[in-house]
Amino acid sequence: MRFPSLLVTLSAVTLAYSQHCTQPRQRQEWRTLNDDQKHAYLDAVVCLQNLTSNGYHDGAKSRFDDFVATHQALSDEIHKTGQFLAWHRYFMKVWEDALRSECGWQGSLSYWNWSIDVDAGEFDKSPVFDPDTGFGGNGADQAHKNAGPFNNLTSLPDWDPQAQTGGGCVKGGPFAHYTLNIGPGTLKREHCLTRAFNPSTFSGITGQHVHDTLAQYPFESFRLKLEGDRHTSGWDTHDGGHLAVGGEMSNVYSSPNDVLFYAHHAMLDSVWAQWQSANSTDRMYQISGPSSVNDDTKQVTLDFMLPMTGLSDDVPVRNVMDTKGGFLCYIYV
Ligand SMILES: [Cu+2]
Repeated sequence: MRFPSLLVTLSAVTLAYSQHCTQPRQRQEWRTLNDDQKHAYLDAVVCLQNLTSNGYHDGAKSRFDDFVATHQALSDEIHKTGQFLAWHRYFMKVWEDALRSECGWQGSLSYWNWSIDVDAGEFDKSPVFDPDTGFGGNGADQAHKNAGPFNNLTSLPDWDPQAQTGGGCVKGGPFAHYTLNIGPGTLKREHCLTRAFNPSTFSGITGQHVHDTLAQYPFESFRLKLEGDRHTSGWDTHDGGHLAVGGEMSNVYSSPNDVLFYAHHAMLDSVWAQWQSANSTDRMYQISGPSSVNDDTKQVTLDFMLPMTGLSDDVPVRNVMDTKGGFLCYIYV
């Protein structure tokens, strides 16, 4: 009777697991939301911009600033390292939770699949840039484009500053008149949200590029294709999205000042979730890469603690590996 008892054990395990995440929240692509859902999200972000900072970071005035300040403070650890995907996945959970618990939002974070816009040759016309049902469009045209640096990638041969448009303050949308307090870059001073669209990085965010990224194996190759590290070159998916929008988004420290940051990172997270679910048994808990930019010897493991500088508790990487694991409870649709 060994076989039936094994079955009982297995189903007990499955039951315990599913109790933690029975109804995963659905994260949709931005353009599939209806106008009410879009406005509900944008209104919740404006709400967060009007709530007072938790006081953890100097210079942060609003709850919105708290998120930018955390990203700014940790930037040198959480990019081009093994923490990158796990850290940003957790950061977005904290963001989503804050919007829900502090601003009464009922929705789930959505993602921006920029490859749809780039492949259609209509990046500028993406629904995410709509002034009413989106995040506003390009920055006002000005001679100085105010772009980058995003890890010095703007020095790559195919980076073409002449192709860049905009550069000034974003004119339309719900965030045009909000004064940012953290950034630009490592600074902390009052400024407006800027954008400077640049087609020269579109090659990093095409459908073909996503396809090629998903084909990488093991996790180490996947993360290098998606984000790269200090030893790689060329446009990767992560930088491609940041630099295509430009302005504040192209700054590795202060990019969460542009709310599109979360939609872009949710897209990257969905690509990771897709990569994992292509063979969950093998891939769900694969993690690798150095824990800091300047030291390749210390590798990120499942026990590595993701820092959140007062925004929320630090948690082990293990907690965020499965989007339906219980600590997290969402799927991409
Ligand atoms: Cu980041």
